[in-house]
This record gives sequence, C-alpha cells and structure tokens, in this order.
Amino acid sequence: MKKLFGLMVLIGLLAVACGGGPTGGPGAAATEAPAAEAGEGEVQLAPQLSVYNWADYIDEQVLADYTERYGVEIIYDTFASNEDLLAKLQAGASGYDVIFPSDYMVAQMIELGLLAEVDAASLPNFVNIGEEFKDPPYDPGNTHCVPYQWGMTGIAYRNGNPAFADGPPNSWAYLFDPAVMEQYAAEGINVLNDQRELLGAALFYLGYSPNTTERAELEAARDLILAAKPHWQTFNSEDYYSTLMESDEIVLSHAWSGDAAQAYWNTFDEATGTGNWLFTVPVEGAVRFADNVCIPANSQRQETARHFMNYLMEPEVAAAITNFTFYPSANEAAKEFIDPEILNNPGIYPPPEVAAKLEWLRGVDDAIFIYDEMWTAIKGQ
Ligand code: N2P
Repeated sequence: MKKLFGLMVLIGLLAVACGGGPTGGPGAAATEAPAAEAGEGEVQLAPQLSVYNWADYIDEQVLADYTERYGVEIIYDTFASNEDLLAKLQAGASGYDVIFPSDYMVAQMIELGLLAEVDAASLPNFVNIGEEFKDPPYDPGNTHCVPYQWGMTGIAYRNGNPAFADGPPNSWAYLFDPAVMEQYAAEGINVLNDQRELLGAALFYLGYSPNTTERAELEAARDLILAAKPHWQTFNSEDYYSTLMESDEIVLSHAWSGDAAQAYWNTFDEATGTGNWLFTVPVEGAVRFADNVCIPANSQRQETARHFMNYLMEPEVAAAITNFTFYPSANEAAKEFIDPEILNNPGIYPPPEVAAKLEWLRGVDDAIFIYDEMWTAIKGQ
C-alpha cells in the first residue's frame, strides 16, 4: 500500500517536473499546481493552504507529512475559543481554508452562511468515521463538516496538593464557591477563556441547563462568576496546560480533557509512576464537545481544503493526531493505531457513568445576545 502510494506521489512529481497537467502552464503556476492522485480523482492542489485550529490540537508532523507528500505549504494559526473563531470570520477575515469549530458553533456558522458545502460522504476516507459521529444534529447529513476529535470539560488539579488529599475536586464548587476555594486560591486557579464553557460550568453548578435561554438564569450564572472571579488568577484557554499547569503556576484549572492529559504525561515521573496533573468531571454535569473540520464559505482553495480534510481522515493520520493531542478521535478505523494507554484512560475515553453526566452545548438562538452581554460584564469588571 505504502509502495503504491509512493509511486503515485512520484508520478505526481514527474508531472510537475514536466509541466504537465491541464493547468500546468507557467501562467497558472501562482494559483494551482498539478497534484498527486489521492484517491478521489485528479485534484488541482493550491500551493498553500491556511489552517486555523485550536492550540496544540494536531501533531505538527502530520502537517509536515502533508507538505512533503503533496507539495502544499501549510500556513498554520490557532484560536482560543469558538467565539474568537466566529469573530474572525465575521470580521471578514478571508484567507482561512480549513477551520475546526465545535458542534454548536458549526450549527451557528451554517445558519450564518459562513461555511462551504462539503458533502463529506463524497470524501473517500469518510467511511473511516465512527457511525455515532456521522449525521450529527448540528450538521445533518454531514453536508458541511467532518468530525475530528471530541472530549469533555472538567477540572484539572495538582496531584499531591493537600487541598485535594481527601479526594478529587469533583464539583464545580471548587471553581465557584469562595469558601471552598479559600484553601488553595492563593496557589493559583485558572478558568477557560471561553464564554459558553465558563457560563456553562456556572449553569451546571446552579442546576440549570448549560443551554438555557432564560435571562434570570444567565444573570445568576454571571453573578456567581463575578463573586468567584477575585479568587482566579487567569482566564486562559490557549496555553494554560503548558504555561500554568506544567510549570506549577497554579494548582487547579477549568480544563479540556486532552489538555489535562497532556499536562499529566508531560510531567510523568517514572519513579513515582504518576504525573503532576489529574482530571475529574464534576458531579453536577459537564460539557461534552465534538470538534469538526470545515471550510469557510469564502475560502479560495476549497478543492485543496477538501483534499486535506480527506487526508486527516486516513486512519494512521487520525491516530497520530490523537496520540499527540490525547483527545479521542471520531475516526473508528484509527483505533487500531491509537496507543492502548490512551484508549484505556478514563480521563480521555469516559466510562459510562461519567459519559452519562455529559451534555452537549447547543445553539441558543437569539439568547446568544444575553450570553454576550453576560460575558462582557464578566470580562469587563
Ligand atoms: C485543545 C483545545 C481543545 C478543543 N487545546 C476544545 N473544543
């Protein structure tokens, strides 16, 4: 298989060398280059592709391999939250070809006309995606995106800190109740700089839905957050696991599961057989998310973007990404290449009793304006 593939790449390279291909003349060189066959017929690949993703959410080797195989240079940039990504696109940012919004944001972007139609089922590697990730309510028929990775949002805490000696901090009270936080707040607490996630956590704690559209409930969540905020050191959802957790700047963080797992493995000590950071899912409930690969409607390189999307769904590629990011893959065929330690880790693949506590964020229609208003109050004060 590998050999055959190598041969196809070679043929592709020869075609480039000979100036072959339908648009291979010198005048066409700036926009398109003849491409290697990738299983979906002859595609004209652009020389560059601009990819906009969450921080540390891909193995860079996977990008380098794509460039090596297909000659497409990848311009890579990262964002901190779905809302940041949306704001960028709404501000008219053109130039992004591949983006990675979460479930509820996919629905919002489709409604706003921000995503290109992709017809995922027409991509040869779509067969590798697990059945439970196909045809999701936020993108019926996978007409716009392909599922990428998923995870959960909970609390990461410093292993060995006396404040957590009696058991894991498995309640949102550890993030919101000043009386509880008193024991460790001086050692540093971080929350995700993400409006749906932080308001969602507060709503769970108050016993409300993380998708509420009720102003009174959202105001209660805002007030809870404002009362807790003086005890928090940072709002960081981009590099908190490396700059704050692994470097022991804090002892507790609102965290995404794979980020916490990265901090665990990056601080793993052979002698003690454990890492410095552990992860727990609060009893009141927590967010489960699925991130997706999509193409902005204004991308000028949609064929190349689709080609890259298809590449990301190769089982070995999807597995390499999970082995690097510690987030479960939506790619079922990738499982046989994923490190068993990851597959068997309950902090990464939740057991049924934890999974039962998880809820999806959904679009909240016009209530999004109330969320925005609460967030402005939270960040402004
Ligand atoms: C990775 C961020 C995970 C994505 N650093 C959360 N949807």
